[in-house]
Amino acid sequence: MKSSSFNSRSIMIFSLIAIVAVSSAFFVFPEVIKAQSEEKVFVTHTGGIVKTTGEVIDPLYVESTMEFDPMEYLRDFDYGKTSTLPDGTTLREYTIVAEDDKIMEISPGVFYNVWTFNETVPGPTIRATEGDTVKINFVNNGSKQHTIHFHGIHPAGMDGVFEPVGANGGKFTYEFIAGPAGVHPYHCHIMPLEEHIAHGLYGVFIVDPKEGREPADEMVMVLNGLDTDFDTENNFYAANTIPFYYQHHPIQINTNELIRVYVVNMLEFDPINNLHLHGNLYKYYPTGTDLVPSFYTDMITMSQTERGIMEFEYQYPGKYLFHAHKVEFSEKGWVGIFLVSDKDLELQQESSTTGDANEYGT
Ligand SMILES: [Cu+2]
Repeated sequence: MKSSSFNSRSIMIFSLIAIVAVSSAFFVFPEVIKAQSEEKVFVTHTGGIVKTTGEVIDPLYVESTMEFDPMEYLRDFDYGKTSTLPDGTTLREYTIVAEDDKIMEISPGVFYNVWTFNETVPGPTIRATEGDTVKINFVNNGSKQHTIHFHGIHPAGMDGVFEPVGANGGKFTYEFIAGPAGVHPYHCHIMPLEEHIAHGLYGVFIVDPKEGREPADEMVMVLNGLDTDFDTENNFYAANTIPFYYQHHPIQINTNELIRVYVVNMLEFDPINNLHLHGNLYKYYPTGTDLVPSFYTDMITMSQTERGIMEFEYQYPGKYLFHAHKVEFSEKGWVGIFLVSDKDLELQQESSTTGDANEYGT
């Protein structure tokens, strides 16, 4: 007993000495410690050394920052420039420009060096129908090599892995037949991959089935995160880049209307992400490749680049949360609200108001 209490007392004393020593070091050698915290080199989860050019830049020195509107992005689909090929099939042409020098205010007062496809994170949502020829004119206006690697079926030379596209104006044309039907990510595939993805070089590629899908209010949600201090841990989490955006700007939908959400998990550094919907359940089609849903649930878990299609209708009007059920993620920004309106009720109210007005002869 005596010896054990002696041991715990000595551990306490040694701990105190250690704390005092470390704290004094901060005052005695502040420059050394400061230099260490400013180091822009980090070791990735796989043991690779990453030298990041990303910086949290003092807003005073930022002349202009990139604008991004998550509400506009949500329902914005790029069907490309279409034409008909001699065999009667459709050709869709797109231009995607990569840059890596943009600064974006991702949260009030937090500025981050985003790497972009067509000046946004995520890049444009490319959309085609199964069997269409997709032609992507890629221009790399960045300061380092970049590519576009599409998930899906295509020839090896179109995979965007072994064909690095040079900095400052390098060009490459990706051409392939769209397929299979579903929702797929695209992203840069230059090493260190973690860095190129975490900075924002990704987007969504939707391939519609030839027979189409039932009409719906369609939207895209890319689940992502931002590591603003380069320690390979995310400081912010979001659906469509801006933390808490859809909580402060709820997504307006209607009762008894089919909602279809194309969800893609592009979160770096964390092995999983998830999505929980309140007051409802959704049909879930993993990767969107099957026309029959695999689940009817209110919660899905996804690893990186896992994706799928959610379909649901709200029966009752009101405000409903959707968020990561991993509480750390939702508390750091991955949370939003669906504001469900009863269109029929509103129409009834409008007509009764008009009726009242007429009664009074106005
Ligand atoms: Cu890249």
